[in-house]
Amino acid sequence: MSEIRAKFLEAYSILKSELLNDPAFEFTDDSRQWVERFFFSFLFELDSSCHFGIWMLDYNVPGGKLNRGLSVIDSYKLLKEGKELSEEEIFLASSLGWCIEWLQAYFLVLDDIMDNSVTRRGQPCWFRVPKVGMIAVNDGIMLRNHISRILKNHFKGKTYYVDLLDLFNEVEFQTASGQMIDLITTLEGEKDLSKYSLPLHHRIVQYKTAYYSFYLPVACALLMAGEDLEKHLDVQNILVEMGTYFQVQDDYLDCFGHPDVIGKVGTDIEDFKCSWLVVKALELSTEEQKKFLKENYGKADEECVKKVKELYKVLDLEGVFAEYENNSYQKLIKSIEAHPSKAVQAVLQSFLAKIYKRQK
Ligand code: DMA
Ligand code: MG
Ligand code: MG
Ligand code: MG
Repeated sequence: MSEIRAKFLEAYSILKSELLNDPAFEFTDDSRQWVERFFFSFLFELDSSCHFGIWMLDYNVPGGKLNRGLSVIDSYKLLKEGKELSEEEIFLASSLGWCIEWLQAYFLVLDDIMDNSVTRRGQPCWFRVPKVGMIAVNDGIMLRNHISRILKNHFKGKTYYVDLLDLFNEVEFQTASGQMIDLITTLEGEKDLSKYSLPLHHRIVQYKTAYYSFYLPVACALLMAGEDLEKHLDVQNILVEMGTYFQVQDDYLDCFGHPDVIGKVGTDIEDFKCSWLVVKALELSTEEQKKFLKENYGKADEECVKKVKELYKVLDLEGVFAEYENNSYQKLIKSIEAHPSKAVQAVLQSFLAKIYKRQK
């Protein structure tokens, strides 16, 4: 394991234990009893008053690729042009990285309920764990609130504290708005494939994915480095484009990725999602194929899903995606090279390298 990764993971343990000893919340007898009784059966008798927190956090926060979190440290380092970071700087950058992982956990716990998903990161979605069920909704809210606790604990005295809070609020608003348009396109009774288009898809994925996954980590690093975010709108634009490409990959893997590799079972076809694949399929279909798609898309029926996937094969969406991937990469490289700062170029390039041709 790299040294940075080890330090990043160490920071998780520290942040977690701080949250579990938060002076602002004390378990009452009632709530303690409820938590213990309720979770006793599946908690292997962990000896602590905070069963709930330990379990819920470990299940939902650290199990992903950690790309978003780690890239705060990477980016900060690059912005410092390779200067050795102090232990304090590494811990602070790690904490911001973890705030993004917490934000991601919050959105995913709720996204899986809304998308009626089955697995996530190779295990059942949190709301499907016995006895958790809809308590997962409040867990999502808890996860979001943990971010504010972490920021308060470690950044309250910093000159950029207000900007940091504002950044997380803005990005959360953008993401929730993206989730809203993602969800309302699939409303029961209004399932209408003819409204699905590339501009609509672009709007959804820009809001629901690009800001929090790509802009946020770099923006955190920029704030830590004392930069003014208003002066970096060009960086934001490039990152939002990169995030769009990333979500197209996610849409592609939902259908063509292997569940063992991506850690989740795709549900976009059943869910009538405005996925990049269905938008492309509509673009390339004959009238007859469109009719076929209308008959089979958005149905929770294995046979229908199979038929949609067969049509995707006939239309060679794998090839269409490979071409899209190539073009996006070339375009992004060009925009990055046009950026005046070498340090910023390095940040953006390292980001792109992490996701280009990803399989998971
Ligand atoms: C993910 O969209 C967006 C957020 C904000 C979680 P998605 O439902 O396509 O994600 P996944 O495929 O991981 O469920
Ligand atoms: Mg989902
Ligand atoms: Mg979703
Ligand atoms: Mg998806």
